Amino acid sequence: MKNKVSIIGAGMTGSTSAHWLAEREIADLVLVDVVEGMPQGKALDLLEAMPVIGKDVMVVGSNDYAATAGSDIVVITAGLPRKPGMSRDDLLFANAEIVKIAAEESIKYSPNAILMMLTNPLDAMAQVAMKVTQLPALRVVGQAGILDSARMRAFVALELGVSVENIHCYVLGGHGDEMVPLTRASNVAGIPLEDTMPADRLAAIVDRTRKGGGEIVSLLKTGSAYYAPAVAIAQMVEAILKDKHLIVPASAYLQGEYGLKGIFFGVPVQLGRTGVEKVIEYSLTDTEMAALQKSAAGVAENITKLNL
Ligand code: TXD
Repeated sequence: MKNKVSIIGAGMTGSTSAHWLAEREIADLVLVDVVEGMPQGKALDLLEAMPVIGKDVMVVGSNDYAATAGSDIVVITAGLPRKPGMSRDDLLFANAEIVKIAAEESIKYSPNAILMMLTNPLDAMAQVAMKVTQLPALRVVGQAGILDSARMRAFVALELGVSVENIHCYVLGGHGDEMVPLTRASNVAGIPLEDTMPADRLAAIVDRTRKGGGEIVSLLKTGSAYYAPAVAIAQMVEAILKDKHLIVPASAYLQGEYGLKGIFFGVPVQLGRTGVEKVIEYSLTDTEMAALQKSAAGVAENITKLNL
């Protein structure tokens, strides 16, 4: 039987996630949005691309959650994106309302689905979704860390002139400007990242990584990044559907790991068919731990504002 993945919110990240997923031919796809005709139009366009790339993927668009019934994974991208000058946290209340409905309706039709969150502010929205659906923690996961780490990898590749495939970077923490690029755990073909370039160049890369989302928002002016966030979603969906036990940085519900309890936060997780199989704990230095705590305080503030 074929896998089914539904994407709620058929805007830039939603439709681009469908695109990357269709190319992988790992699931039939459903796009849902509140805008009439738009998910139907995008789904039909994508379906009509399948003969050219030789992939047998069914793509359906709808304004009705009934179309999502029986999904293995529901990806939630519904919500407002940032405008120039806005922080991710400025989206908090409006997006919490949207995510609440999206999560409830999705689980009503797919009670066994894994929820994958993308809507910002990411960590808080994952918590909203878990709360309203009462799903176990392992079935709710948020995408941010693959994207933030990919940005850092891209910047290191540009700096060193080395293939992106050789570069391994790990960005942890909340998906905000206080995220924590773990330079000590990052490497270039096994060589510690810190040994590959002068400290000031590395500091500049860390800073650009932290502000990577804002850099794109200020260039685009009418929305936020979508190619890289969407391909990160595709990687996570594939890891789950193929039961790969893939370790990636992602937003997971912490229950004491890293000294944090009761919040979604960006940490290395192992993804498999049941969802978040485990949270991996690095042993961190005091400085790294302090940076994580600072980032966690920002996430906790949003949780308090939402009364979660
Ligand atoms: O790494 C990450 N986590 C992120 C998060 C990376 C990129 C984008 N990130 C956030 O995802 C962004 O800040 C937004 O909160 C969401 C969606 O971003 P996107 O760029 O896809 O925004 P769009 O293009 O505006 O698409 C959002 C769609 C749009 O078509 C709306 O009509 C739809 O969401 N929408 C809804 N769909 C279903 N149900 C409801 N209630 C609804 N409300 C809006």
